[in-house]
Order: sequence, then C-alpha cells, then structure tokens
Amino acid sequence: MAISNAKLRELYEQMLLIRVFETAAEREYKAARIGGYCHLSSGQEAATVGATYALDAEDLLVTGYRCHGFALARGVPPEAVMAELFGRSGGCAHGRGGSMHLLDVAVGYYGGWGIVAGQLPIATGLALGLVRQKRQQCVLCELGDGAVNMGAWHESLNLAAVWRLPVVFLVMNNEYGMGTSVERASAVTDLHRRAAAFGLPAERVDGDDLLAVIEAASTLLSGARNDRQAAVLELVTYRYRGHSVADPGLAYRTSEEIAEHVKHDPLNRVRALLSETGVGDDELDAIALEVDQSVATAIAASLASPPPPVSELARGMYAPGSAAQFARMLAGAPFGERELVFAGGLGE
Ligand SMILES: Cc1ncc(C[n+]2csc(CCOP(=O)(O)OP(=O)(O)O)c2C)c(N)n1
Ligand SMILES: [Mg+2]
Repeated sequence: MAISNAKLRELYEQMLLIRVFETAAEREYKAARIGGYCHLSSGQEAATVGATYALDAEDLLVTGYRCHGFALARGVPPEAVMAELFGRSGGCAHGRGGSMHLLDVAVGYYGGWGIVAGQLPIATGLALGLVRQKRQQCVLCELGDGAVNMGAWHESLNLAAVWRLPVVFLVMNNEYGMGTSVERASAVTDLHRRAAAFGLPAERVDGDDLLAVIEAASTLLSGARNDRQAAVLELVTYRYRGHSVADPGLAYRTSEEIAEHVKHDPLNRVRALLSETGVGDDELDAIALEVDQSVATAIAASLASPPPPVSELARGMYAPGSAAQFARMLAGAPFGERELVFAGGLGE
C-alpha cells in the first residue's frame, strides 16, 4: 500500500491522539468529571484510523458507542469530543449525547449509537438515501463482534444486498462483547464469512496493521461508492481496557492475554515504519508533545464550557413547523404529562 511519509506521520499522530485522549478520558471519568457510560478504544487505533482514512470527504460514517476514536479520526476537534463527554454545551452533540452519542454531521459523522446493532438500519437507510439522491458516495458502518448476532445485522445486510446499497459494514472484532468472547457467542467465529449468507463480498484483515486496514477498506469502500457493492470488512483487533471504564476487564481474560496483544501494539508498529523512513526520536517526541497539549487544551476547554441550558431540552426533538403541536403540551413534558419532572422546571 503506497502512502507518503508525510501522510503516515499524520496518521500516526491521529492514532497517538486517540490513545492519549482515551487515557485522559479514563482519568476524568474516574474523577467523576465525566458521567454516564464511557467506552475506550485503546488498542484499536490502527483499525479506527485506517478505516476512517479510506473514506472520501463526502462519505458518511456511522458507528456504535465505542466512538471517541472514530470522531477524532473523522476530524471532529478534540475539544468538541471531550466537551461532549463532559456533557457541556461546547460538545459536538451540544452536551446532550455524551460519550456514546457523538455526532458531527458537518464532517459526515452520523453518530455514535448506544443500542447494539441499532446503527445498522440507520446506515442502511442513509445508503438508500444516497442512491435515491443519485449521489456517488458511500456509508461506512462500524459495529462490534457482538452485533453480528442481532436481527438488525441480518435485516440490514439482506436489504443492502437486495437493493445494492453503497454501504460497507465494518466489524470491529476485538474478541469480546462485554465479558463474552467471540467463541462463546458465535457459531462461526470467522465473522466475515457470514456475509456469504447475503452474497456479499467480505474480507478479514489484521486490524492492528494500519496499511493492511487502509488497503482493504479502500477497496471495499470504492466498490460501494462506484458500483453500489455492499460489503463486510472484519478487522481483528483487541481492546486493552475493560468493556467500559467501570469494568476492570480482568474477570473474563488474563493479564497474560492482554500483555500478549500489547506486544504487537498498533502504535509501535507504525512507529517502526516511521523509523524505517528516517523519522527520528526527536520528531516522535515532538508529535507526542503536540498530542499531549491538544488533549490538555481539550480538557481545559471542556471545563470552561457551560452545561446546556435546561430551556434547550426539547430542541431538536420536533421538526420545524410542529410548533402548534408542541404548544399544546406542557414544556418539559412533551407527551402531555401534567407535572414538570425537572427540579426548577423549565422556567415557566
Ligand atoms: C440491544 C442491546 N442489547 C444489549 C446492550 C448492552 N450492551 C452494551 S455493549 C454490549 C456488547 C457489545 O459488544 P461488541 O458488539 O463486541 O462491541 P464492543 O463493546 O466490543 O465494541 C452489550 C451487550 C445494548 N447496548 N443494546
Ligand atoms: Mg467486541
């Protein structure tokens, strides 16, 4: 896979940003400055950055809830991602989504979805929308190994095949769905082979090999974009941390298993490639410093950003023009409840 040294350096910086961002998010969550859920993607950086890099600027990206890395790789500013984790109005979803529901339509990122496999019908619908609008764009839909046993997987892949929709389903196989290994959950553990049930092309590659990910993702995405050929891409990777920050991640796997994966760390592998092209330790240190600073700036900006005002709670819930319907309802009780449920109400 031919890629310029400058581009490789840039992708390495993105991968390092994700690693440092996730470590900071874990620290902030444990300090109770981040609430709700928080799923980290440390260890999955090559898969995340490589697949996102293979998208064209006009393509659309949809993911599950382990999504900080995808948002960063797609170009959502770190302060907008961090502020969303903090639940602040400066967040990319205005502080109303949190860690699992990042969103930035301006860069073609359509979320960040918390229901396992819930994002598949959304991505499939987006792909149908592209066809209807005669656009030569495609959708990349990320999901976990746990999502391939959900009904929405079968329904979405079937429709994508029958209607020739421009969508690539990216299975991020990190070996576990919460505490359940792929072996315990799936009859066929080569997950990409399930695409055969729908007559779709599929590939399985080492998700910790950045260049292999870019090559496979580029081929499948261009098939979707140019020939409306839906496909499945399975990236075999590993998550270093627990399922969420609340899970130490050691009840269902051993420290030895984790250590074995760390030996093939995706960041080290790209660092080795950079060294071969003559990038020295000085330059690597400079990149690390830049990344540390941008994460520190993101945290400071998040702390300075106010929480979203309660009066904005119903914003985005109703289409423009539905004000008359909304006016009949009690503010803060859009389904007509008689009492306000928020302390202090909505200022009325
Ligand atoms: C429909 C549904 N069922 C159960 C859950 C609870 N749940 C959250 S994550 C998860 C495991 C998913 O694992 P996987 O698809 O492998 O993704 P990963 O966490 O490894 O990224 C489960 C069961 C949920 N969010 N949605
Ligand atoms: Mg998984």
